[in-house]
Amino acid sequence: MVFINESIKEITLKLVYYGPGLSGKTTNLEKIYDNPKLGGKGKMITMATEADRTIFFDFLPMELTTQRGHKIRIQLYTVPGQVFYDATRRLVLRGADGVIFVVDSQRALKEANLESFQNLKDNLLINKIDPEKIPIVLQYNKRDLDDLLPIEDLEKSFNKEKKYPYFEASAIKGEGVLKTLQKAIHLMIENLNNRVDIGIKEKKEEEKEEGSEELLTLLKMLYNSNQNTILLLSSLLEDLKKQEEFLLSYLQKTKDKIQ
Ligand SMILES: Nc1nc2c(ncn2[C@@H]2O[C@H](COP(=O)(O)OP(=O)(O)O)[C@@H](O)[C@H]2O)c(=O)[nH]1
Ligand SMILES: [Mg+2]
Repeated sequence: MVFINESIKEITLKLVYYGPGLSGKTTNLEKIYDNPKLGGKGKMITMATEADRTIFFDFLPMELTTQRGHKIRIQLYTVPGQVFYDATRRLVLRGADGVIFVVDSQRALKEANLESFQNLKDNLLINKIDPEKIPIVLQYNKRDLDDLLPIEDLEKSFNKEKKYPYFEASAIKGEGVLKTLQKAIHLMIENLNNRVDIGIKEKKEEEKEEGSEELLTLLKMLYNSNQNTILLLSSLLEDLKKQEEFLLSYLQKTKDKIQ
């Protein structure tokens, strides 16, 4: 959901890295975080357990300034890939303005990629986001490995109608990471420009002086942020409960086997 605070010329865009577990989403964010050429970054937050860094999600805020002096805040998120964490995925996807779908190019992972791509479309619809309208950029990752699907095959599977721009990448080497990000940001801004005329929407001087609209906007922002935190925590709890149930049944099965 694009959030525009006209009075202080700020736009916030949410970009979500989606894809199956271990396809390289967190690695993309790490490379962006570590890139000294990219200014305006905040702290990267990774919600994970020590044993498995793909659990939960990562968050990295960035800031850009356009030629017209608009500040654009970009919030980068990754979703947890494992089947267990669908509630978290749905929630992270809420209000997204763009998606980078990170494909693991290894031959053996074709099905996992396709399943996750379908899951993305389902979860977009659940979040009332039109999969046909939201910018989606494909990243065919892990191109440094052996036994990969050729690009033509991947394109046939994910991009039959050539709807999405795609990039080959080796996130671990930092290759293709920035190109993918830049394209997604470009498409989100293009989408925004087509729908919302920022120039016309700017406030008149007298309204600016009153400041009441500004206060209302800030209060709304605060409220939305609290709501998001509450939803995020409850969805994490939901996923954790599922995980607990799984572990308990696994433990029971193992016990039964031993006895
Ligand atoms: N060879 C190779 N390994 C990668 C690449 N990108 C990520 N990985 C590795 O794949 C594993 C999973 O990556 P991660 O970013 O945590 O995946 P996520 O679950 O999608 O967040 C890690 O061991 C990464 O180092 C890549 O381009 N090439
Ligand atoms: Mg991850």
